[in-house]
Amino acid sequence: SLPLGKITLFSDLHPKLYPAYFNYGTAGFRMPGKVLDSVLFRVGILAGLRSKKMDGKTVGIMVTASHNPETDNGVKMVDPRGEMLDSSWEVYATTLANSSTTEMFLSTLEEFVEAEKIDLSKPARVVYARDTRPSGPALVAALEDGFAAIGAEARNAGITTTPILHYLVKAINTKGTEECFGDDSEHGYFTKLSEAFKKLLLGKPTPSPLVIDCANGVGAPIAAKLAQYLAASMPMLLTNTAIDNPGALNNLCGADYIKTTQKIPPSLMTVLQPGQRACSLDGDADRLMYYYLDSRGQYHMLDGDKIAALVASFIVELVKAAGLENRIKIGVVQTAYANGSSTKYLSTRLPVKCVSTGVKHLHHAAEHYDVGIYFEANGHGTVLFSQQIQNILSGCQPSTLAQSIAINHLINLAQLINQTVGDALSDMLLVEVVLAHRSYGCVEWDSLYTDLPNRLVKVLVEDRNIFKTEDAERRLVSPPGLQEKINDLSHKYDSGRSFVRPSGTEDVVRVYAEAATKQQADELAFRIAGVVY
Ligand code: NG1
Ligand code: ZN
Repeated sequence: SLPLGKITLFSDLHPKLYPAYFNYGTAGFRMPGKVLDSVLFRVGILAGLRSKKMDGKTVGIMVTASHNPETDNGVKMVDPRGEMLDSSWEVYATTLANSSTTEMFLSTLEEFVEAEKIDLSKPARVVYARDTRPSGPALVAALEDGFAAIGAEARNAGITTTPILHYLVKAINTKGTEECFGDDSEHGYFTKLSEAFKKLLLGKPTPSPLVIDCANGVGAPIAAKLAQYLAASMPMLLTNTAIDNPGALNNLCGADYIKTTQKIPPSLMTVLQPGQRACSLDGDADRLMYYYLDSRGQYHMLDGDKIAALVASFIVELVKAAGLENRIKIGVVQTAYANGSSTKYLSTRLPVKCVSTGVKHLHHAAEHYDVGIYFEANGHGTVLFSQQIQNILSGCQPSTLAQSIAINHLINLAQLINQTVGDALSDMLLVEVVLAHRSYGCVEWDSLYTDLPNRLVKVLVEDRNIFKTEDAERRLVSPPGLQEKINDLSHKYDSGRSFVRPSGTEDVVRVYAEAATKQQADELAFRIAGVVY
């Protein structure tokens, strides 16, 4: 049975002091850091139970609020395969976080153990990490009290990125098996990536220096370590590395700043040379955006859609060169936020599927292909190679040298890419590999297709729950009549497309619009916002 006495003792140290409603959403729990103490403690217990339920396999816990302001924080659980927490448990997490007293928490916990038939005699194993936020250490201490209360065997991975934590979870759980993901350490991660990168770049010219905006977050120390493993094979210029500077995290820099403002970080204005490649990570280094200044000093953004286009066309060609196009089913997964031009570009090369917003939907849809590529426009994405395809690749008997080279590239790509989750640093190396193979600079990459001008606006509404969508969030079914108004407005604009959906992470409704010109896209977005409000 549950160690009720011990849990009570610890729980009283972490009372729920705030009336706030906690919700385990697409990004886990995410709130101002100061209200999260009780939540972290309870997540510690829940993670232990999740491990018991999964027969003692290791569960991951990441303490981060990603691209959100420095004063926010959050916590997210990672399932033993290195993927997001199973949805049914998100509901339990929410219920447990909202129990107002220790007594209520305990009784909810008991009901839950009963309902899930959790065998409490099983071991509980967890691995956890945090980003560089100032509220991190206290929240980790609360989490550790949760582990102690449930008696979990806990491994502290320290200050690291979200994708490295996912890597560790999968590496720990596949240790000593046929599907061994790599050595279960940061060293193992860097070795796996850097070796694959060097093999893929063999015989290619060394890339010119890449400017990396680390968002003043955990990406800074991690990218610095990666640079040591890559040495001269990948020259990197790290900027925005001030992790101890109060208020600096994600402030006027980082991947989300790039995407939402469509501007260069002010700190890079004097650093970036025309034609030079630059990229931005977010606060936990799972999102990546590229950009550059053209010869006239004009700023251009290369977002997740452009990364998908670059990577997908490269992989399609490798599979053809390997003579495997009839054995490997490749596909791309996007959301409604993907630029219409990217969808058009990709659709002529491979199947493209649109799913609802949220990494979970993208990841699951990508798993239906042998090689599934997904990127959100905001720069979060990865490529999944099914185990079966990895076996086929390693057992292949190529009949020509060209086939053998292509197969080796595919094998090395599967090592280079962090298949558990979007990983800014792994994706950055992937982009660099494709650019080197194509002999592309930013300009050539950018010219794969021209983005349709677009505009995203937030609308504060009384109750966002009345907004219900279908067809991968591209159509509103409620409130009644609203979709017809949106259609009528969109039809008035050249290449007009727009949709409205409730945010899963903020208390707002989002309006997205694209059209042939920037002015039209802005106008369409604001006219639709007007009918939504
Ligand atoms: P919401 O708030 O549901 O739009 C945002 C992003 C998603 C995803 C999640 C999780 C946009 C428009 N939405 O979701 O792509 O990244 O946060 O972090 O960028
Ligand atoms: Zn992030």
